[in-house]
Amino acid sequence: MIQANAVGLSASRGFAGFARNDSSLVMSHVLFAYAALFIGGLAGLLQGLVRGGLITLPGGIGYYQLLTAHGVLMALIFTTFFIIGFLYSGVARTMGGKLLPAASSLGWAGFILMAAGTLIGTVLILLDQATVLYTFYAPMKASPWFYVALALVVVGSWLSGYGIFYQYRQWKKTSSEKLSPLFAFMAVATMLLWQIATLGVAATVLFQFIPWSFGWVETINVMISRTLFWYFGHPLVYFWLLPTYMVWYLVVPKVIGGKVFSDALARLAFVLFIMFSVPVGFHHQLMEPAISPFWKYVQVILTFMVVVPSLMTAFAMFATFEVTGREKGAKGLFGWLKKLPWGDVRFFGPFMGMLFFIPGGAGGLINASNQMNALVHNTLFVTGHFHMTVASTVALTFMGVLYWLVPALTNRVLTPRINRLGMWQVGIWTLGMVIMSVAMHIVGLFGAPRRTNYTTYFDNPAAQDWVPYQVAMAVGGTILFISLLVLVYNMILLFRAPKGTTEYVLAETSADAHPTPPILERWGLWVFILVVLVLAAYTIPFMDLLNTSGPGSKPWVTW
Ligand code: HEM
Ligand SMILES: [Cu+2]
Repeated sequence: MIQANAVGLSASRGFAGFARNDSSLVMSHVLFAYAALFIGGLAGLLQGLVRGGLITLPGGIGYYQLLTAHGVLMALIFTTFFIIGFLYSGVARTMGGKLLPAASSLGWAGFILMAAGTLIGTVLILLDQATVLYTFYAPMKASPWFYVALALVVVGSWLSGYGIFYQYRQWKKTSSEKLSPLFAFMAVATMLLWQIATLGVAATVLFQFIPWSFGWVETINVMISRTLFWYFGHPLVYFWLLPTYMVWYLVVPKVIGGKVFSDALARLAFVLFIMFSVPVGFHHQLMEPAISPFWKYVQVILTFMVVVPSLMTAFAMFATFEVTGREKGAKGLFGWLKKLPWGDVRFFGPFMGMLFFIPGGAGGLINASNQMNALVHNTLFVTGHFHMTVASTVALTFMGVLYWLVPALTNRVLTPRINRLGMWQVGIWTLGMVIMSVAMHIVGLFGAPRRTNYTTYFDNPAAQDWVPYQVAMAVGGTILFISLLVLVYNMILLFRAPKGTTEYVLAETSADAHPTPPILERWGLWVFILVVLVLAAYTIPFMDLLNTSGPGSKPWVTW
């Protein structure tokens, strides 16, 4: 009876904990992600110290080699592994209480491919065979196996996505409820975005980089490869942000003792995020001469549309805070602020993340504006921007999740002591990131380039003025690394915490909310509109690039 109903039942009532296999699947992803964060953080620390002029790298390690390891492990590996693990946990939790055998097999297959790809890629970076930075711009050529490794990661992540889609379809078929659980909807939206976005990177890796790096073809069309990369590179950012928003929409309200402000608003925001995050890659190519200003303009307009769902999200967050605070008796304009659970790391992590997103988002508007981009392009301002966004907003939110997800998976409890140490860890990260990324923003405005080893350009006075800020970057980086050491210590404590049950934190929808229009779950419709938008934004400039971007380039090994 329970077997037959396993999928049909909504698991929100009486969830008895994770099945062993599900818990190991999720834990494998989470541990892999945090191992990548730790190693990437070590690279980050060394980079900061090098750029501050405080050390030189030992043993023939190159600065760009280190920077490649950092970018790949942080931006691609930490994020993807954590996100897939987190999504699988909530998919199991909200759709039937456990993963269906096929979903779990797909999840494991995905994990194995991604892990194999990561290991091969990392070894090649360490052997100095792939010092091409995480954007692997042509015509720099890494070992062909580096691109094969990237392909393994992408294909693995596709399998993981299919597992989530499978569980969702089975749940829809067997459930009596009309609407899928909000977590499941958001997980499907995230993986759908990922499938569509990765088509670009898969195309350039499979059809351009692999044949060219193995020597089967002589030249590569550089502009096409960059355009396909950024077709992927911007939605990549939303692949990080959507799960972050899931925590804000679904976890944070519960931690503060409230409900989801509006199910319909949350779903609409997610649909809009998908629409406005794909046909916009040109805002990373504003300085490329081969793309006409008109098409850059079109894509910049589409970029700015993302303000709409972003402000919807901000509105929903503050509405939840205020409504919940007032229910607890808060008075006055800002009395509700005092009712927030400031001592709870499950709230504090994501909330610090939200605060970072205010300057982070503003910086994004600057980067995306053509004229201002000309000022900050390839300076440390950009590096400061994405450390405020992905390395703060996203990373702090994911850290906040770690403190309840790990004990919920291992049937242990988050003790007050670990919670307190978690607050310290989050606080130290916040401090380090403020110091490092503010310094990066300022020195970037003074013209300091990103992605360079330490140099004073023959003691040029302008470059000498940058040095104090670069020392500040090193100080911030050191504080950040201390936070990671505390994080490792906390993880050890979590594994040794007393046995017990920890709540899987998920809020319910407020009873006052308007019912959700079923059209929001018509995926076919949204994908269709998205395809139309992508074709409108890309077809003509892409044809132009195919026809006019010259003879292509032979491979170069510049390091
Ligand atoms: C311990 C914490 C961290 C430190 C000390 C750190 C430090 C740095 C430094 C100094 C740079 C290089 C600047 C340059 O020469 O251009 C850098 C680049 C970068 N960082 Fe971090 N970072 C940290 C955490 C993170 C996190 C958590 C992420 C993402 C999740 C991240 C993503 C990146 C990316 C994508 C780059 C650019 C790589 C490139 O230009 O190819 N960092 N970081
Ligand atoms: Cu972008």
